[in-house]
Amino acid sequence: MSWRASVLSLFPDMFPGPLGQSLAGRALENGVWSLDVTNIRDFAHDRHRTVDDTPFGGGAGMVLRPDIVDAAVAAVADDRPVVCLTPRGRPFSQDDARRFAAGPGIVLLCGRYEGIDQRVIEARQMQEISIGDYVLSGGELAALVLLDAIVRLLPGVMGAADSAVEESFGNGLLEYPHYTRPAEWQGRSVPEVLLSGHHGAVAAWRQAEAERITRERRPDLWAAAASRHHAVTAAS
Ligand code: 6GU
Repeated sequence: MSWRASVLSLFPDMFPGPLGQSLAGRALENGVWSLDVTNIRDFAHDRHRTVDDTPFGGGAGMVLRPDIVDAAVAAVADDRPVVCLTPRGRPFSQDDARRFAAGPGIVLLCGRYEGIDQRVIEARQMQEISIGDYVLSGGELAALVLLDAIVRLLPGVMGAADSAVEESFGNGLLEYPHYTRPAEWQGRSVPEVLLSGHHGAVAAWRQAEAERITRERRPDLWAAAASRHHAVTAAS
């Protein structure tokens, strides 16, 4: 049984989109994972295939009806977690990607319009997830982002080399910078230590660069990494 993704969307043609290419695309062809996409509009009951209505309490925009969304979820639901993509959700993380990759698959509900009736989110015990502090016109691109991050972690999708890279983000730091030939380009040379052949010195330089870049660009990640480090050293 391969890892299964079910997507519920009003724009089913957006899938698999970029996931039909590269690493995820090859894994899809090889049967490492499967993707089914359901058009939420197929669950409307009226002649105009209406899926939304005006918000109780007034205000701008339209809200997806709970009965229509519930019927769409019911068509695919099994033992997999149901995730609702929304800018109101908890921020998506590498830990979430690892957790979903370790399970049987995922059901992704893509919101549109102003939102989804909160009762169906509660009734179906959905996890509300966001991919960052900006507003997209719908959950579809966010669903593609989650799937890309998860699928590359499935067994047999990445080579051994990439697995090591994944662990290096697992230490909570940003990655050190990379260089390849030519050793001199437009008057810019590669850091001397990388040409030295001293593996210990290279590893120390990379660790120091990872720490410097994390401190400069992501003080939030740096503080979290530092507090983990203190907890570990205090316990020993
Ligand atoms: Cl999951 N959906 C939408 N519409 N906008 C977002 C988002 C999700 N995450 C960040 N912005």
